[in-house]
This record gives sequence, structure tokens and C-alpha cells, in this order.
Amino acid sequence: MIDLYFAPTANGLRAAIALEEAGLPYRLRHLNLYEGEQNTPEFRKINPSGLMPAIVDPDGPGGKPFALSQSGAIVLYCAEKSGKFLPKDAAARALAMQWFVQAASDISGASMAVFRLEATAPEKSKANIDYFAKRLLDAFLACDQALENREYLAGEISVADLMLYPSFALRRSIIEGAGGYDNLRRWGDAMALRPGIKRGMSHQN
Ligand SMILES: N[C@@H](CCC(=O)N[C@@H](CS)C(=O)NCC(=O)O)C(=O)O
Repeated sequence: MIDLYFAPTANGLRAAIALEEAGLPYRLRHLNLYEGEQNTPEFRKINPSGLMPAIVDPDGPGGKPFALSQSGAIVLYCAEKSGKFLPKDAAARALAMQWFVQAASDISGASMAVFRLEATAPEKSKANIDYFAKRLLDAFLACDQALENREYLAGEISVADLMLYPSFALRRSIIEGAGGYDNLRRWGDAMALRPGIKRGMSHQN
């Protein structure tokens, strides 16, 4: 059984929904980030960077125990291990990678900047928060446009949708405050109905 070292952030939830959707059995190992549980010597052996999510798969490549961190790497690992969420068609697969990287970089980066400026930065600045919130909305707008004529980002459901969904769900209030984003909200509502997404996202409560 895979161990998932987890806290209920978008990055943690990406790993949880990927394990659920891939149908890979796992157990949650909660880390209380406020109490520094990511910095214990035990966890640093799994991820020396002291960041969650991380997994330990006792049946990793070559049948050996395998530790992996970075939410995107975990999503891809689950996809490869299960044979799901990586389109076979070359164009769809390339598009899946494009939107996967957009979620991992543009969306995750701007969302993290909003969080840090609101919660942990030494000086609070509404102008700076608004700046990164606008960058986040611009990145969501690109997804909204891509979803105008498609059910999922790469046509069929893929790692890109798993990567985007927790950021969308946790930033829904910013999107709804801005108005519009009808295609993205339709996509989010459809994703939310999937049993694996429901089970993975339930770990945030
Ligand atoms: N790029 C990494 C980011 C991981 C990350 O920043 N994790 C945060 C929570 S979202 C964390 O563990 N923070 C603990 C700390 O900063 O001490 C990923 O996608 O997994």
C-alpha cells in the first residue's frame, strides 16, 4: 500500500485525487505543517526538501520501495502506474502535457504567490495581492478558452485535469468574484462529480 504524506493544500490534494482516480490503494500520513511535521528527520529521509506531498510506494519500479515528491511527479507516476490519464493520441498527449505544465507553473505559482502575500509575507500589500490574483485569473482564462469546445483540457480526461482541479476548487471564490469563466466552471462541476475526485478532495475537511 502506498503511503501519502499529506496536508490539505492544492498540492496535497493533487496527489490524493491522482491516487484515487488511478485506483491505487494508499493510506494518508497527515503532516501538520504548522507544527513543523514536514521537518522531522523521518520525513526528511523521504523528501529532503521538507515539502509535502510525498509518497512511498513499497512496490515501486523494479518491485523496490520508492519515494517520490513534487505533486506533478506524483500525478504522472500514478498515471503511468495505472495506465490511465495519458492520452495515446500524440496530439492529445502533447496538449495534456501543455496544460499539465500550465497548471504546475503558471497557476500553481500565481496561487502560491497570493497565499504567501496574504498569509506569510512580512509586509501586506493589497496591490501586490491583486497583481498576482489577476495573473492567476489570466491563467484560468486560458483554461476557460481551451474548454470552450472541449469537455476536458486535452479533449479526453488526462493528467492535466487532475493537476488543475484542486487549484480551481480552492480558488473558486476568486473566479466567481470575477464573473464569467463559464466553460471552466462547467468543467469544474463535471470533475467534482467523479467519485475519485470526491474521495480525494474529501481529505481537505
Ligand atoms: N512544487 C511542490 C511544492 C510543494 C510545497 O510547496 N508544499 C508545501 C505545502 S503546499 C509545503 O510542504 N510546505 C511546508 C513548508 O514550507 O515548510 C509540489 O508541487 O509538490
